[in-house]
Amino acid sequence: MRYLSWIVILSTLTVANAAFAEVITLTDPKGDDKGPGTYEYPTDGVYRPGSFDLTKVTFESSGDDTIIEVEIAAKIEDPWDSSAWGGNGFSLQFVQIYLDTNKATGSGHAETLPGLNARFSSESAWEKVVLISPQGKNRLQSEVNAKAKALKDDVVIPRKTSVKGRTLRAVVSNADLGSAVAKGWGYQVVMQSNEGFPDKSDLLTRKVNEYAGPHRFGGGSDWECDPHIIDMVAGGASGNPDETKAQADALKYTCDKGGDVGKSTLATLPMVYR
Ligand SMILES: [Ca+2]
Ligand SMILES: [Ca+2]
Ligand SMILES: [Ca+2]
Repeated sequence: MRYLSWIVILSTLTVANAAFAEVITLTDPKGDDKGPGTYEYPTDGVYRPGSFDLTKVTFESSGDDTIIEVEIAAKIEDPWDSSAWGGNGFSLQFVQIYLDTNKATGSGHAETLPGLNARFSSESAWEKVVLISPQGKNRLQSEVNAKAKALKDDVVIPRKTSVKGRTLRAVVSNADLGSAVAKGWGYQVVMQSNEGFPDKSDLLTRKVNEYAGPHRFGGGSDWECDPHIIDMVAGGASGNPDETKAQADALKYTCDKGGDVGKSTLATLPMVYR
C-alpha cells in the first residue's frame, strides 16, 4: 500500500515537472547594436539609442504555446502608430528567431529570409524561423508568400504579438514550431528594423548602406554583401562583454569591388545551443 502511494506521488511530480518546463534564457551584452562593429542608426529622431540593442530573450512553455520575450535596452515606442497598419503596438523593431531543432548536419535551411544578406553553416541549418514584427498577420504572410515561397512552411507567425515597456512578447503555437522547445535546440535571434516599404526582394527589412540616412542604417555597404543585422546573440549568449567580439567576428563579410554578390562572402551566423 505504501509502495503504491509512492508511485502516485512520483507520477504526480513528473506531470508537474512537464508543466513547469525549464525557461531557456539567452542574454546579450548592451552597446553591441552596431552589427559587425561599424553600423550606425538611421539619422531620423525616431531611431532612439538602444532601440535595436538586444539584452535578453526567453522561451517558456505554457500549455500548447511557447511564450517568447525579447528585451531591448530602450523603452519600445510606437512612433508610426502601428494601430493604423498592424496593431501590435510598436513600429521599429523586427526580430527573426532561427531555430535548429535537430542539430543534424545538412538538415534544414542554410539561407536566411531575404534581406539579411547572411547565411548559416550546414551544421547549424534551421528548421523554423519565428517572426516578431509590428506588421499584422496578413501582411506578414503575403510578404512570406511573395518573397520566401520555398521557406514558407517553416516560417512561424505568432498567434499574438504585443509589447510592454522594453519587452516584445510573442505567443507561438507549439504545433507551428513542430513541438515545444526542447533540450539541445540551437537559437539565433536577429534584430532588424521593420521597413514597411521594403526593396522588392527584401522581406520587410531596412537596409544598411555605406552612409546612414534618415531611414537607412550606415557603416556597411551599398551593395548586397553586408549583413543587414544590427544585433544578434553570439558566443555563449550569457551577456559576457566578449560576445561583442564574437558577434563582430561572425558578421565579417567581404564585398566584391564590382558589386558582384556571387563573388562576395556573406556572414555566417552561429547558433547558440541550450
Ligand atoms: Ca545587445
Ligand atoms: Ca547593404
Ligand atoms: Ca549581440
